[in-house]
Amino acid sequence: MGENPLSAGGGRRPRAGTRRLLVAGALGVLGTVTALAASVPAGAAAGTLGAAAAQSGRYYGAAIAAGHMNDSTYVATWDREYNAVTPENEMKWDATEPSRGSFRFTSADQIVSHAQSKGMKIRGHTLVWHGQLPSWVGGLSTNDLRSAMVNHINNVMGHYKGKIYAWDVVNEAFADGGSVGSLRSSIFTQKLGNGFIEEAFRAARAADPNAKLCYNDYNIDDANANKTRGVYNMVKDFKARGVPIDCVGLQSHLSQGSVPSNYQQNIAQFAALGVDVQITELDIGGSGSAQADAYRRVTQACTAVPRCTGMTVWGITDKYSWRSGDNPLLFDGNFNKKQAYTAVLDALNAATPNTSPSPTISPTPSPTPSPNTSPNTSPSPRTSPSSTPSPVTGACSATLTTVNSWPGGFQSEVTVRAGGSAVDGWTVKWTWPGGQTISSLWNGTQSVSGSSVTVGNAAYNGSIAAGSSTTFGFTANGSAATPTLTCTSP
Ligand code: G2I
Repeated sequence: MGENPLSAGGGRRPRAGTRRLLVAGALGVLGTVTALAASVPAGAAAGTLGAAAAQSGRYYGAAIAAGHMNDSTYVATWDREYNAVTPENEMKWDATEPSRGSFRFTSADQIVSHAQSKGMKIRGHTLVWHGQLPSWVGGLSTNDLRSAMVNHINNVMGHYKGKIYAWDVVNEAFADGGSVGSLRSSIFTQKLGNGFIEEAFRAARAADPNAKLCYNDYNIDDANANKTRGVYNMVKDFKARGVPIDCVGLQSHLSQGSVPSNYQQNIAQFAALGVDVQITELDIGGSGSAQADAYRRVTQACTAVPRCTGMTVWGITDKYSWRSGDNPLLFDGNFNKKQAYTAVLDALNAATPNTSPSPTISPTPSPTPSPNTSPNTSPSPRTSPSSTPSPVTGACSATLTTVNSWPGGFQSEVTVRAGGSAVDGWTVKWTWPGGQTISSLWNGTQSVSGSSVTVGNAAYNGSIAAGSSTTFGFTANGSAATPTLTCTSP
C-alpha cells in the first residue's frame, strides 16, 4: 500500500479487432491429399473466460480473497468464468508465518482446496516481498534474515508442493523512477544486498522443482521504461548464468489511457529471453467502451505471443476491488458482465491455438549446492564476520565480508562502492592466498586464472551512483579468506 502502481504512459487507440488469419501454407503437391487444416474449428466460440482461454492453451484466472468465499455469487462467478486463481493476500508472509517458524495456512488452504476441486491452476503469491511482511522480519540480523527467508520459502512452497503452477518468488523488488537496474531499498537489500533475488530463486527451485518460478512486478508494462529494462537485464543475466527463473509476471495495474503502445512488444521481448510471461494482476480503471478497448488490447497482446501463458485479473467484482472507485474489473458491483468482459471474451475466442507451449521445466541446479538453498545444514554462521576494505584506488572501492563459513567452505559478500562520482561498469580483482575456489557467484561475472579472480558487474548492476553501492556474492571451497581487493572502473 502507499504505492501508486498506475503508470502514466500515454494511451493510444487500439487497432481494430484483428481477425484470425487461418493461413494454411498451401503447397500444391500433385497427387497428394491436401490437408489444409484450419487450426481452430470454425465458430468455436466459448461462453466463459476460462474456456475461451483454454482454446489457445492458456488460463484465465482471478485473484480470490478467502474472506469473500461466503458470498455465493462471488464463488459461483469464479467457478463459472475462471480456470485459475491467485490468493489475493492469503499466501503472503504475514498471513503464512505471522511469527517466526510458526506457519499458518488455513485461509490459503481454503482457496487451494476449492480450486483443486474445480481443476483450476493455482498461482502462488508471493514468497519474498517488502510488503505485508510481519514485523519480526524487520529486526533480524543478516544471517538470521537469510536463514528466515530460505526457511519461509521452504515451508510455504513445501506445504503446497506439487499444487502450484507458478510462484511469484520475488515481488516488486525494482525501484520506481530510478536508473535502469536500481532496486527498491528494503530490509532484503539492506541486509542481504541485491543478491537476495538470486538467493530466493535458487532456494525456490530446490523447494519445489516442478513449480514455475516467476519474478513479478508492476510498472514494467512499457517495453522501454527504466524499470522494465532493469527487470529485463536481470532475467537475461539469470538465464545466462543458469539462475533458475521460468517466468515474468506483469502485474498490469493500468487505467484505460495507460496501456503502453508497446505492450505486446514488451511481452515478446521477455519471452525472447526464454521465459514465460504471465499477466498476473490485471485491472484497468475506467468505464464503458474505452475500458473495454484497453482490456481488448491487453488480451490480444498476450494471445499474440506464444509464451504468454495466461492472464489473471486482480479480483472478480468491482465491489471487492482493492482500487475502490476505479471500477477496474470485468464484473460490476452486482456481478453483471461489463463491456470489458465481452471484449476479453471475444479476444480470447479470436486467439489462434498456442502452438509453442512453454517447455517443461528441467531444473538445472548449480553444480555445487549453494548454502542459500540449505542454510540449516552444514554451514554455521560465523560469530564475527570478517571484512577487508580495499584501498580506494580509483572511482570505486570493494569490501569483502565473510558472511558464513563451514568446514571446507565459506560464503562472502562484496560491496562495491562508487567514490565521488558515479561509475558505469566495475571490475574487482583479488588473489586467493590458499587455493580457494569459487563454486557459485551471483550478481557478477567472474573469470579465473590460477589464483587470480576477476569479477565484473552483471548486466544490471554496473551503474552505481556517486557514493552508492551494489553487492555481489559467492560461495567458495577452502578456508574463509579476506584477500585485498582492487576495484577499477573504466
Ligand atoms: O496493491 C495491489 C497489489 C500490488 N501487487 C501485489 C499484490 O499483492 C497487491 O495486492 C493487494 C491486495 O489486493 C490488497 O487486498 O495488496 C494489498 C496490501 O499491500 C492488500 O490490501 C490489504 C490491506 O492493506 C489490509 O488492510 C487488509 O488487511 O488487504 C488486507 C487483507 O484484506
